[in-house]
Amino acid sequence: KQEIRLEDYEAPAFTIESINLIFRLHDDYAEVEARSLFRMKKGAGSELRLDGGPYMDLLALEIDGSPVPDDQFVKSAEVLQLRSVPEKFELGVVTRLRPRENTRLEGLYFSGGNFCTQCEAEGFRHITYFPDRPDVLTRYHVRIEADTKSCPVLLSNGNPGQKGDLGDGRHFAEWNDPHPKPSYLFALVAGNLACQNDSYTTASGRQVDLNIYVSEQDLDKCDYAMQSLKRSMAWDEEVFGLEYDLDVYNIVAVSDFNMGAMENKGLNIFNTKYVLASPETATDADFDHVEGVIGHEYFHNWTGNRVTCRDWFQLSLKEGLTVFRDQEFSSDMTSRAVKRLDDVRVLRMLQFPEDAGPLAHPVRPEKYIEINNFYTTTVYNKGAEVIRMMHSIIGPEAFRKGMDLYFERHDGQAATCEDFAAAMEDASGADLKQFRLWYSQAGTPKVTARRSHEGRDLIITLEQSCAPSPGQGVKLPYHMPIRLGLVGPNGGEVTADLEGDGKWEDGSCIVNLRETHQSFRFKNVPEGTVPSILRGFSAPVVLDHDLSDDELAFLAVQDSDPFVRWESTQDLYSRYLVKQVSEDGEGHPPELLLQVFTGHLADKATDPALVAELLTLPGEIALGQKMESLAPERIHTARETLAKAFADASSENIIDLYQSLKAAQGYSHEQGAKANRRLRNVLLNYIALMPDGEETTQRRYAEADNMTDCMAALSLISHSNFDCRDKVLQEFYDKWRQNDLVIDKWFAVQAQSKRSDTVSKVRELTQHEAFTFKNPNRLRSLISTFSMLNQVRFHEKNGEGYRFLAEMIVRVDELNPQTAARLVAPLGRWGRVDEPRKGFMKDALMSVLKVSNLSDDVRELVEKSLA
Ligand code: BAL
Ligand code: ZN
Repeated sequence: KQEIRLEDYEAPAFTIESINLIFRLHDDYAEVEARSLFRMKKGAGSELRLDGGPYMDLLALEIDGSPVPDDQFVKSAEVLQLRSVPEKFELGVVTRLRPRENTRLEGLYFSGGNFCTQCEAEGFRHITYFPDRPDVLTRYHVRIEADTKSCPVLLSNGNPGQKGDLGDGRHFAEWNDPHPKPSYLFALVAGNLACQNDSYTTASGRQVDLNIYVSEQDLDKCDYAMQSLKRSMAWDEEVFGLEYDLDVYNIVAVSDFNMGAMENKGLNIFNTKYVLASPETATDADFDHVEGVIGHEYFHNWTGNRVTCRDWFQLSLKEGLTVFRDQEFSSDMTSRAVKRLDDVRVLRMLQFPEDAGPLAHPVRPEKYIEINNFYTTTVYNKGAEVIRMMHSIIGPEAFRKGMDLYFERHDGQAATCEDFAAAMEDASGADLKQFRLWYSQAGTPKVTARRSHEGRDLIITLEQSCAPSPGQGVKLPYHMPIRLGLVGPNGGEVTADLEGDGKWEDGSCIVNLRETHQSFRFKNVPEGTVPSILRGFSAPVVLDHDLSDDELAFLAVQDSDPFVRWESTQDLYSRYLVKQVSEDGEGHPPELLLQVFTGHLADKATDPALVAELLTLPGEIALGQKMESLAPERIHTARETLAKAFADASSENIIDLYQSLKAAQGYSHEQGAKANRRLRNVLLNYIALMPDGEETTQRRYAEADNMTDCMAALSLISHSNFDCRDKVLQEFYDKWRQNDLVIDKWFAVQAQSKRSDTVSKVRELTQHEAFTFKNPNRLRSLISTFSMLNQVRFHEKNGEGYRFLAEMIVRVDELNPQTAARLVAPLGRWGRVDEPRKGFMKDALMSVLKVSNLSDDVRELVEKSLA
């Protein structure tokens, strides 16, 4: 496959007025008849190029009802080229597909007894020959014909049309989507599904029929998804003034799905993981993910569907913006402070390493070989940070005006990131020229903050830099909003006049850092004031500051900004741990750390969910990022030793708090109950290290009346050398063997185990009766969890973790290249480790490259990872 470049973009030569699709679904094949009305654009040549794929047969090709002669078209594996077509014509294409053989899970496939589709980014070309690009929008009319008994439910985009019996045990249903859309938003589902129905009335009075389709046995697990959908619809009306625009909103949950979910117009297709939830089978985090992803796909109806992307380089136009919207939605539904910590943690754990490694790319990439490889945490999560920064720079009111202007200008169009920035600029009057570098430059900037004093003035000097990334040697300075606070000696907020580019807002000052080196003078600041820098993590940067341990301890307790409280605590713990690692120390933690820890333990004024985070030590991955060269075992040992020291020093307080949090009334999903569970389960980590740890953990496991508590205990048991370990794991498996999503957790909890036998256990688990290479959720739960989240075991010094991952990539690639490619990234981080690990990682990558018939998806990432 050839590299595709942003700079080569050309507008399509043809528009398409409408498409009529007929799907004739049979047990072992599907026939697709597509009739599209093409119109040549002025000045375009008469040659027509259509995208196609190697897995379908072309049965007929017609122009205005007449077959196209053989010498008038050329067909290769991926392109169908018609030599000369009229200015306006109806193109008829009939293709034959084999959905049951489709293990790639793109285009039309058969899974779990149902036909379903996945067309983003380029799946539609595996259904019919078509200009499969996001800037070709047209109206879809779809007719589905299938067996009545095995496929009673027939769904596509838009509003339902006619349906009826065809005789011979077959029936049909028609669907009309009045909104023009690109082919990637096309969807079809046919199968035997149960349905949970509800309705929603929009602000302007449109009655919308809401349906969630799942397997019969999962019908009791859809309530939360349905409530989340209704909350999303109300939230988008309230916050952005955006209403739904069809008579029906259908969601279908399928178990074999490459992505989390897909925003097809009026017919979202979801991974079951993000629909099904009940307290017995889903953790609190799972519930939050269901709410977030339901919201995300719903919000795409405007940011993605009504306004779509001109080309795939603009993917973050819809994804970054929609992640920002779903984050805001979840913040409003749950705890804003804790949601922000969760989002920052994800960004640092997944996006920062991507930005620092060989696969780094800008939020708006400039070239790609396989677009599926660009559904990345950079495009999504860093993209959302870019939107969040715009929101901070221009303020919430101007941001809302900018959104209104964006829709006014681009509704029904395929737009660019530039269009979005221009709307924000025009609505606010702000100059975002320099800010646009966030779209084009890769890498995580570093900001250094240093203080100086002149009389009673406090001068904060910020310096920014960004390391080179592939293809980008020298970076220009970014425009970043840095939210600062001044915490007075008694803990109160200090508001001081600012000399420099910035403004005060709600007790914080947002300064605009634009230069490489820039100073901000705060006038007449009381002695002993401590600056609180990067409140709310206002820019996705690595901050280096000059605060002392005492000052960090002060902010950890006193700051009004929950992010900085958490960050200061983490910094304090990290500083000590990094020192322990570099000195190979076994020392006792300083009194200050213990004081901060016990202070948090005694904090009754703060949301228990936040207290839980304040009591959690930095993760091993976060600690690794603070070191020049990764020392996985020493990090693991140092962290365990500190946890044990905290457990020993505060055992009584920990146990008292743990007991006091026991739910009086049994399980509840209220915010308060969720927060208590979060705190209690963090405390359990420490209790497990105490002399009675095994007993308490086992009791917690046995008494758990919900999956959150059950998994918290099981995870500790899985890490441990407790006598009960194997028995408990087996019991859990026996209890849940019929529930795929719970069994995914069972695989994941073992893949995350820090025990020294984990690599061999994980390998063994690929032979387990419940393991399959065909299901992406199962692959992710075992292989991705191990390689991405279990730093100490993946980086085993003998290289076994790397070799295992390389073998898995090759195995998965034979069936599903998209999912295989998503496994590659951890092997590319060889720049972070010393020999012999470095050599082993490169060898593992080389071993993948040697395989014949490797997919473009995997090849692109492996080659880049070796570069
Ligand atoms: N568009 C792909 C799935 C998602 O981001 O919603
Ligand atoms: Zn999305």
